[in-house]
Amino acid sequence: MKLYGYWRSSAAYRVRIALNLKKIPYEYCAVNLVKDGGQQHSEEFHRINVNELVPVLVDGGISISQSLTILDYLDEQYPEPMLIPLHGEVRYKVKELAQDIAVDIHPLNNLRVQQYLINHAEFDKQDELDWLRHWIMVGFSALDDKLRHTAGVYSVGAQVSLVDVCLVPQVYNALRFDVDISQYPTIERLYYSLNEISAFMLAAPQYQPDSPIKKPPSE
Ligand SMILES: N[C@@H](CCC(=O)N[C@@H](CS)C(=O)NCC(=O)O)C(=O)O
Repeated sequence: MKLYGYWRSSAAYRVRIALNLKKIPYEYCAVNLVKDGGQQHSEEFHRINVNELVPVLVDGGISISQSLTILDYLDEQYPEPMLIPLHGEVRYKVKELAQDIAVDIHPLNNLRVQQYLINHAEFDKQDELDWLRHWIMVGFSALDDKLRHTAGVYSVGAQVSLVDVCLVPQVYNALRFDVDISQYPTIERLYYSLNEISAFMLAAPQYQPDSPIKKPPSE
């Protein structure tokens, strides 16, 4: 199995967490999103994903983009641990909260949006940072309210789920843009406790082979 990703891509980070939780070995193919205008726009990568976005998972003859679809595929093929409960209200709560993050919050922070704001919308670096923080904070404010009702040890009850897999990378992004996450006490608690789990910790950007921050997990 091959995963095309980038160390700091939060959508690829979701997939890395799931692969680790499910103990699936994979080959990591780094796509540098910033070097030379972005390798995602190269002819070679365009053939792999015409959307020119990571992640892409290739498993035998199947190639899938869209992290939520990849996670769905992994759950069907490698059900242990199951990240999307199969039945009941909890199934829809897990999908709802994961989409709050992956569909509503994350796309507004994406690199190509940031590049558009700077190159075409006359944003300066401060305007850009204000934009990134604003949309994360709008999303986190509602998400923290919801998690207060659903969270146990994990985001939804006592089972690790798709929500945890989406939450940790989004909080990583928030911290990168200096959002004060202490305003969101349930999100903050979950982020630090989930990062104690090796599957989450080892998926972190700084431990990926293409990370310029060479820091072994033991440090
Ligand atoms: N909805 C997609 C989003 C993928 C996405 O936005 N990937 C980002 C990295 S997190 C990317 O490749 N950005 C490159 C760019 O903006 O040019 C998914 O969940 O997989």
